[in-house]
Amino acid sequence: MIAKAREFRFRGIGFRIGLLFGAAAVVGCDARPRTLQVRDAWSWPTAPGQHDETARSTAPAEPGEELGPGVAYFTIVNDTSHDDRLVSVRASICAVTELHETKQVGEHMRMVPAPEGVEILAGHTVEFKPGGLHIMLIQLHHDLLAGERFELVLDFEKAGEVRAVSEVRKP
Ligand SMILES: [Cu+2]
Repeated sequence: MIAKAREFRFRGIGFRIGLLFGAAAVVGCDARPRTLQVRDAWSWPTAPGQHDETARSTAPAEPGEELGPGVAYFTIVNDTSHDDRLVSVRASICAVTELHETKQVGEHMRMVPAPEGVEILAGHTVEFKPGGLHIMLIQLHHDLLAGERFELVLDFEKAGEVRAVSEVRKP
């Protein structure tokens, strides 16, 4: 009788431990990190013969610039519970980067700098794409060749540094 009672008590504890692990697994699932992510980064090729009309109209060469500029696009997913702001972007493949938005100004499409950055509201996705928001890669150190990859470092007000790899390709 005593042995049976002990066995029963042991099983009871085992069952309770099992419940605890089960609860932890459920909590772990609910508490998956809600982060700010940068996805699908890409850039137009700038090498001679790899341009196309969209690349040229998005990234006009400026006088005195030997190369580029290039352009970078990506999608920002703010899966956190607070609003954030993309403040700046760095890339080691060029001397200067600028945050731009292509906008309709009167009858023309113009690139407008956005020095104040771009707000990314909580739970929202913001797409940087041709004809809209983009990163200008000014004074490239070398032409961007299709198939090449390079790193972008995005600085956010709250999320801090987020790194992404931009793939050079046609869309
Ligand atoms: Cu631009």
